[in-house]
Amino acid sequence: MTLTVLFAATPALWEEFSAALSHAFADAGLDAALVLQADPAAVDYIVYAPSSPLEDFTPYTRCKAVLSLWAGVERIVGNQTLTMPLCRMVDPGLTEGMVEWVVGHTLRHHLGMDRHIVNPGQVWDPTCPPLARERPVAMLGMGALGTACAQALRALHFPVTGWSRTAKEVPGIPCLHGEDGLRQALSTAQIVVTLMPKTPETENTLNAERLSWLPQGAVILNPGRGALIDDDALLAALDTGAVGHATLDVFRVEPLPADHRYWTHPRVTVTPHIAADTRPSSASRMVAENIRRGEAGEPFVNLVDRVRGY
Ligand code: NDP
Ligand code: OXD
Repeated sequence: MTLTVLFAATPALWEEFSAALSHAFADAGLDAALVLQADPAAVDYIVYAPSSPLEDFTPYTRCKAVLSLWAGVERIVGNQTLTMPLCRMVDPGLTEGMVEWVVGHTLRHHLGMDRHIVNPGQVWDPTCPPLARERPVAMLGMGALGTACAQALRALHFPVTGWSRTAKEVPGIPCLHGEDGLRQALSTAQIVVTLMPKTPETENTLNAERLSWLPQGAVILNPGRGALIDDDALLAALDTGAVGHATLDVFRVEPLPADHRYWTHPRVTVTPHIAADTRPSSASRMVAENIRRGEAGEPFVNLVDRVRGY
């Protein structure tokens, strides 16, 4: 019987995803129809993205899984009507994009590129940056994205220390956990990257106290979620130069309000939540693989732990 897959992301994404998903279903050997509307009781799977009009999953009684096109699921994970399995996006294209953003912005700060790109006084300053091997980086969050970014930075010889909720072993990257581990990672880090999900536990991970553990002038890159950082504490640390620069891709309110101090602070770079995008062709293969698994009675991959919140 043909499976009914409801595309419940914003309709604006339909054009980008419909052909890619249909191809991926065919490639996976699935007899599946991707639809924008259906009788809820006849829907087998739901493809979802935040700002979807779908909020009440109760009528989707046959639905075997909700498949998120986004990696971060904080806007749906607490939905009490969503009682079926929820899978998040782990997409090689998205990971590649994140690695490029993190490596690019790390190198910008490491090499002090701004001094030469914007140099109105035509100052001849021959100060050479240190080598990457002399620039410690802390990666807060060692999941799909954090690990890939840590490995890419390590390949450039940055000494990367990982930090996550649970203990981890990643070749070439010392991994820490717990409060002592965080203190250890931050106390030597000249660049900190935050790549954790938004959960009640990760909110304000970088608060005033923990920011004070950083060496003077450390740089923060946040492509994770705005809530990982206490904004007032960060602005205070930027004002004094205790934090040398923050490059922020994600914010508590998006789009970032026009009057937010981040827009005009000389030590802040704002990028508009573009660090990494879900790529239709590779992401569609992940969606198809999970539907294939569901139909074959195999466990879903990238299943969200509803208690943990990610
Ligand atoms: P994963 O779930 O694979 O990894 C999350 C990591 O965060 C894990 O290492 C996890 O630890 C760690 N973590 C979770 N809670 C805590 C905690 N309380 N203390 C310490 N560490 C914690 O997620 P991804 O790597 O795929 O994605 C990370 C986030 O990146 C997403 O949730 C999303 O918010 C953001 N994102 C941003 C994008 C953008 O364009 N800006 C694009 C895509 C994602 P453990 O390994 O022990 O479980
Ligand atoms: C995501 C994101 O979570 O784009 O996928 O932020």
